[in-house]
Amino acid sequence: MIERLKEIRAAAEEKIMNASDLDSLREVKVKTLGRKGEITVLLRGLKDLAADERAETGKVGNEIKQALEQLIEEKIAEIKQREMETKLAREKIDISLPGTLIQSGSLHPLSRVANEIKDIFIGMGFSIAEGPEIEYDYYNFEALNIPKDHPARDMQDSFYISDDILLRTHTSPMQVRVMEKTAPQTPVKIIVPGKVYRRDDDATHSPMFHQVEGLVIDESITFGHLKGTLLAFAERIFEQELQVRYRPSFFPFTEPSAEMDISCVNCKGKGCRVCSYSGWLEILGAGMVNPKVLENGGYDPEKVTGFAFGLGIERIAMLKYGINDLRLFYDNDKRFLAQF
Ligand code: 2NL
Repeated sequence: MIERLKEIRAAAEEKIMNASDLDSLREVKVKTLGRKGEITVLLRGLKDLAADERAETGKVGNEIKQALEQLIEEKIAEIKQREMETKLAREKIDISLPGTLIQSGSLHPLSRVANEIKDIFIGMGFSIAEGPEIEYDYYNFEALNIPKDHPARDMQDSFYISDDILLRTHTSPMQVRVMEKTAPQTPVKIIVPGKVYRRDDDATHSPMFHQVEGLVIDESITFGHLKGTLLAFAERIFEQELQVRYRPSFFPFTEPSAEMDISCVNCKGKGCRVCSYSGWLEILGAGMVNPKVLENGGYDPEKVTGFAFGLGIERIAMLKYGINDLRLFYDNDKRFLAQF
């Protein structure tokens, strides 16, 4: 039996030394040392041998098993090492290559302009108030001196949720809410930025757009305060000295009312395509708060006065950045957005 064991050992050793991959090594291991392997099977015959012969054969058998196991382990380590080396030689990793660029986003131009407007008014002592986009008819119209059958309701055709609830058509309703909460205390000095909605949709009107309104209430507020505040604002947002002019206008919630024009930021008033060759650009509406609106807000119009204004953020952004199509703001085309 010892002879046979040595033969098996010699054959296995040769196969192990010649093995070039892990699979053939595993095969040798199963064939010689596995549960049905040659050595395992052979050693089962030990029990039929004479006692002295059994001890000697068992000892040799175990030595051979151990020797083969060790040899296989060594060979496995050798092959693994060689595979690793080939892989490293083949896969050249260039650690100097640039990484994958992660594109960072940027603020939407309307957010940028809204932030700049807020900063300017905060610098003049205003607070920011924000309110619901879904409003009661009362705050959106009634409290602002626009009764049910008033023609001004036609100009602001709206999206209704129910008979008395709608998407706000301007940010004024929040100003009424602030008046209610603050009255009879003074001063009120707020701006309200936010989304507003009107049933309008063409090249120059979007059903959703952005507005900032301002409201100042105190004792002895005059049209002079309005003019000084809005000139300072306009020169800061357009980063240049400007001429301004006021044209009489009408809003149910202000009296008197006016539109403010600035000298064209494109041609400095000489006349160009942007200002339709007039030299002027209309940028906001404003006026002295109508006494009825002050009363609705809880203030005594005999004791306090106020001025208010409203402007469209889209219009300011278009003039500031020379954008000629309103729809660019809402397309979310990265080629447009990446420019800001
Ligand atoms: C425009 C004109 C304006 C107001 C908004 C206002 C609000 C209250 C009281 C009085 Cl609570 N007035 N807001 C006043 C004048 C003009 O907006 O053309 N906006 C785009």
